[in-house]
Amino acid sequence: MKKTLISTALLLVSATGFAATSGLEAQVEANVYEAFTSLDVAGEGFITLEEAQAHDELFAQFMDVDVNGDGVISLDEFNEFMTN
Ligand SMILES: [Ca+2]
Repeated sequence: MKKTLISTALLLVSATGFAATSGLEAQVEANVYEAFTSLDVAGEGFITLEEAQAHDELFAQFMDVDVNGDGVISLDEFNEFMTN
C-alpha cells in the first residue's frame, strides 16, 4: 500500500511538471523507482541479494551493480544499472 502511494505520488509529480522533492528519488525516472520499490520487498530502501533473485539479470550482475560493495543495491546503484 505504501509503495503504491509512493509510485502514485511520483506519477503526479511527473504529470504536473514540478519536483516536490530535491532528493535522489526526484532525479530517478518514475519507472526505475517503481521497479526498485517492487524489488525492495522489505521496503528498507535497498535491494538485498535475496530480493535480487526475483530479477534474473540483476541477480546475475549483482556484484557489479553493487558498486560500493556493501552487499546491497541502493537506489542510485540500481538507477545506474537500469540506465546504462
Ligand atoms: Ca551497494
